[in-house]
Amino acid sequence: MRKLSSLTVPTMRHLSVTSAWRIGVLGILVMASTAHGAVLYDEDFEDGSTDWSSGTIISDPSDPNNNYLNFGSGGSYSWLGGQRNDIGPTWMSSVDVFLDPASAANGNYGFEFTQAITDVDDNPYRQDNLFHVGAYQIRPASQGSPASYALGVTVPNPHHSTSSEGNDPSYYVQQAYNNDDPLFTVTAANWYTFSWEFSPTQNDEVLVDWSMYDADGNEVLDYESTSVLSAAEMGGNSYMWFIGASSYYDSLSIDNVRLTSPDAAVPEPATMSLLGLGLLGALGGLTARRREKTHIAQ
Ligand SMILES: [Ca+2]
Ligand SMILES: [Ca+2]
Ligand SMILES: [Ca+2]
Repeated sequence: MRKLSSLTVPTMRHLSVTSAWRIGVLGILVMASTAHGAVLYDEDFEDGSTDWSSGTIISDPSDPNNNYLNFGSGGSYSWLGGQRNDIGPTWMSSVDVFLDPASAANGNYGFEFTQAITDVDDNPYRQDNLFHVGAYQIRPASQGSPASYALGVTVPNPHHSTSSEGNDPSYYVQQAYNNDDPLFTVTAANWYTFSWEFSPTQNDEVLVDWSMYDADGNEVLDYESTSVLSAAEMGGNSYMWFIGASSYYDSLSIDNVRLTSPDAAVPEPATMSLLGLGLLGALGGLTARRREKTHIAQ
């Protein structure tokens, strides 16, 4: 998980003149960096209501302070507070998904999910950007019955499983294993964080950076590709969608869905108080420096 770390701010009376200046500058810098990650959508399922299309909010049995969303094999989606055509070209979305390697045991397991994008002209969507999760066969039954499967995650862009692939959401996971393409094998039942980052390149393209993090925050899967949209064409988010696949999964659990963009920066209340602290610190430093100057002049 990427979270803004909390700041420990020392009390003013312990500060030297130099420190007061530093805190002043720090406060302003914090304001800038927080605005850089302006939060446009943040769904942690704690308030008991949600705009996700399907599912039940569950009280986490392993954490009394947490709720998450669980939905069935019909899938679920959200527009993340609304389709946006004006937050590009730089923005990011992310979601936590619970994965259990035991799901893959019989080989008939998989799902796909996407962050779709739209353009500045607000076309409904322009491209899906998929993660593929599913069982892949590591030993066929012919080499030792029963066949053996593992749970993998891969990220080819922009394909998703189609009828020619049997509508099998694990199709690309098996392909990644067979072809030695980027693949993460899930060995621990836990929450994993998935993110998409969109950012402009020097050639007016948009780089799409898929990332998967384990519960300790380690990036375990990384993939980059350029979007069909140029930086000038990139509008922003369309839906985030967990595609239904009735014969491949029974239910999925997700949490902490977020959308951020520096191009739609809105200072938050906490930011404003830090800005105030920054100005106070800067003023305090200024006053102290003036006194110091006067003293030197004498
Ligand atoms: Ca939650
Ligand atoms: Ca909510
Ligand atoms: Ca990455």
